Amino acid sequence: MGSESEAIAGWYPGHMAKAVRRMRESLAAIDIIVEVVDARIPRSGRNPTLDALAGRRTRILTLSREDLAESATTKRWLDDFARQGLRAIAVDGRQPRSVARIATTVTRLAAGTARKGMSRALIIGVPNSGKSSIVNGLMRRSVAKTANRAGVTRQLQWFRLAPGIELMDTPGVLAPTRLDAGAQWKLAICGALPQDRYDPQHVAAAFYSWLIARHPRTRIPSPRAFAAARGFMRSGGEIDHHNAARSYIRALNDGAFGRISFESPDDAQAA
Ligand SMILES: Nc1nc2c(ncn2[C@@H]2O[C@H](COP(=O)(O)OP(=O)(O)OP(=O)(O)O)[C@@H](O)[C@H]2O)c(=O)[nH]1
Ligand SMILES: [Mg+2]
Repeated sequence: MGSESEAIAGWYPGHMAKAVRRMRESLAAIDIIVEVVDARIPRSGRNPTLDALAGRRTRILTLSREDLAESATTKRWLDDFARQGLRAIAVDGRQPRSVARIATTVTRLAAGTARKGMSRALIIGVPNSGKSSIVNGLMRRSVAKTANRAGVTRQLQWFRLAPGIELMDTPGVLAPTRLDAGAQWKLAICGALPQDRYDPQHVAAAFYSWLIARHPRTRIPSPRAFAAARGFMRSGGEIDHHNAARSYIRALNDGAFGRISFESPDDAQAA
């Protein structure tokens, strides 16, 4: 997947570089950082550039899409982050009741960090990790645009969360570095990469080889079996593997194959 890795490394569009610049400029006013990472990839789904940007500010790590991750693994991640002294919460970003737990923590932290009665928070993370959904949940109405593809939010935008608390939504930013093959398929499945930047067949195949190495007796269909069963045929009887693989990845994200965590705190760091 060498050439793909370059294509992805090259995908650091102007809006991301600009967003990072603007975030840096706003940092002096920021007291709290809410980092959002897909609960299925708490290691590969974090961006070291944003981590460095957060510095020593009060921080909340939000594991989003907890509805798609294995509950026991998410629990292990939460314990692991707690051991590192990081406040972490797992949520379903589409459910206001779930997101309310972030509001409780932000409000409590805001009381301790406010300057002249105002506390400001910045929400950061890789593309499509669920930042704007959380903003909407916290605001209890749809104020920020959300969609299931990378690069929806393009501008930094302030929202008034409560009297004395402001929150800034930001565009997703991917680390502008070469991604190793293991991180690529995970970020692609979690929607952090734009669809035209990866080959869905490679991604579906990489996922499935990871899966059968872990669960040799899995009942989740292989991409090939899925394509055949769903009738992805081109005229002439050939299987349309490309569109089948896209549909396979969509099914995974719809939860059709059940809850799957792609990473656990016990994996070797390099995995
Ligand atoms: N299943 C599930 N889907 C979620 C969750 N949170 C967000 N989504 C979906 O994920 C997609 C992306 O959400 P956004 O909130 O737009 O993500 P974002 O981080 O703001 O994305 P960018 O602005 O592109 O960086 C949307 O289709 C949401 O409905 C969650 O906890 N569970
Ligand atoms: Mg957004």
